[in-house]
Amino acid sequence: MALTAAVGIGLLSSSAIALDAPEGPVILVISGNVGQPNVGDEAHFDKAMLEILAQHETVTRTPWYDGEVRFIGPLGRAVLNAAGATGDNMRVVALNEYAATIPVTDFENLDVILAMQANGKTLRIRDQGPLFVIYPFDKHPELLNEEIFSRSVWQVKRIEVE
Ligand SMILES: Nc1nc2c(c(=O)[nH]1)N[C@H]1C(S)=C(S)[C@@H](COP(=O)(O)O)O[C@H]1N2
Ligand SMILES: [Mo]
Repeated sequence: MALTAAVGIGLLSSSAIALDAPEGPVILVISGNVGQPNVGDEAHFDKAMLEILAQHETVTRTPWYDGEVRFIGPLGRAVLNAAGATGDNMRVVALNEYAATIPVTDFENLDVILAMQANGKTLRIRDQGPLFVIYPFDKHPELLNEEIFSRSVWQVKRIEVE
């Protein structure tokens, strides 16, 4: 009985945040195991849809900028959650078709963000935007390695969840 009630509440709360259809240009497509699709069987996001998710700030040094940068964007797990996306691994694909495989546990266990801003400025395509996978390097110096750098995909356009 208690279990049934808990499952019922879980279903209600996830369906209560059904994903709206994008109105502006689509900057991110999530495909694969997507439980909240809004275009066919995929979840498409415009900029506004990513901006209404809770924004997380990561202040860190990185191999790609001089000194500390203040990155802002939604948490990776919040974006997956909004899409109802579940799985073990993600193939994160960039505008130039560079792709990296990221274990979903990285987004669950670490505050990895899809950065949309750096030092208060919107990341344009020419600045590695519109979305840049940013790990919290300064909080977790063990992340400073080539494997995590390779997962730090910039100009992200698509996430395929398997
Ligand atoms: N969009 C995109 N992101 C990318 C890459 C890429 O080629 N394209 N290379 C990755 C790899 S393999 C690493 S090691 C780092 C490379 O950063 P660097 O070229 O500044 O050394 O970025 C990662 N993110
Ligand atoms: Mo790399």
